[in-house]
Amino acid sequence: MAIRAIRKKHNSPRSKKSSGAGARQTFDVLVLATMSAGKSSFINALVGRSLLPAANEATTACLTSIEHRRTAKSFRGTCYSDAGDKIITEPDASTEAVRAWNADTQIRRIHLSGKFRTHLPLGPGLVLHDTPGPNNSQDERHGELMLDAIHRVPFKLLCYVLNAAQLGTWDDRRLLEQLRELLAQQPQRPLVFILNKVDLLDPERGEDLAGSVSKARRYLEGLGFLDAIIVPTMANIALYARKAMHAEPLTRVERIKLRQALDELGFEQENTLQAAAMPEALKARVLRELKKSTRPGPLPSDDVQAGDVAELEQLLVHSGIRTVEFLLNQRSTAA
Ligand SMILES: Nc1nc2c(ncn2[C@@H]2O[C@H](COP(=O)(O)OP(=O)(O)OP(=O)(O)O)[C@@H](O)[C@H]2O)c(=O)[nH]1
Ligand SMILES: [Mg+2]
Repeated sequence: MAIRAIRKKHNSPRSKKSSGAGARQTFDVLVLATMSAGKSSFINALVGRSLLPAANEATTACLTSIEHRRTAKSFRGTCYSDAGDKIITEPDASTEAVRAWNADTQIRRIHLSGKFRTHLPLGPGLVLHDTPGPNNSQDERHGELMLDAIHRVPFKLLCYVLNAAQLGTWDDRRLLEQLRELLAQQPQRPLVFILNKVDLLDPERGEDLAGSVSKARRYLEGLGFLDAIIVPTMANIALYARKAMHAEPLTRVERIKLRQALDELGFEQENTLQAAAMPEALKARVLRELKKSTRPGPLPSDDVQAGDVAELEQLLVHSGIRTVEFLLNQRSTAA
């Protein structure tokens, strides 16, 4: 059965309850993909911190919800067992702590809450839900946890992350077919596709952005997802840019990748927003908003020059993450 990938806004976008978020009103966004497509990196880029562990191997093992709290000074972490018992509470959760929790077989769910470093205001109670990639042959519970998330998280938006460097694997196809069946029973749930890792495309080898989006669109249409919104992104680059803008230390590899992305910005022929698959009217609104909100703000430290910030701002727009932010802002603040 064919599915319109994104539908008109529905009437009651907020949930009263979200896993670990108590009885506050929440706007839940579920993030799904096969292993290593970049789910956790995508969430980190939106949060603006290396909060969730990300690596080129099965990394996320727990269902992890991250709630935006505008006034929080740090990220508070709470861990739950399979039975839902609270096991750990940590007022200032570090990436190392989150990594250790993911490795602890007693922990099934993690709830984190803190302030996201976004450009646009996000509605209070925005909760992003990270899930394990279900195609981990070493641990079949990852698949079960992901299915559990689809059934239990009262999500109002689903972000499905496609890996631009590995489009159309059998695992991805199977997951999308499964999702199509599940969503056919819940037609009110909008879906946005994130075409991640577009920085790995090599235009000189004919791998251009527009072609990659067209390929993704055809692939999705073949699976019954019609009129899909597809936003090309470079999640890891967006995260490094956000960290640099907040004068946060980067690792040597992160610095090199950020420098390379900034250098390539000058040569970039293709605009990620132009390449995105979405209605032209929506694109025009995103463009207006990006122009309005991409203004140099206060410098984070004496080490960061105004010119650097302007360049980083431009890179963030180019990374596609600000377009996603616009979509989240539009939906979560309208709630
Ligand atoms: N080149 C490139 N690499 C990326 C991008 N986003 C993520 N990565 C890398 O891809 C690898 C996997 O990223 P994760 O965020 O851990 O992927 P995941 O989907 O959360 O993986 P699991 O939790 O294991 O299912 C990491 O090495 C990331 O640094 C991107 O936009 N470009
Ligand atoms: Mg992950």
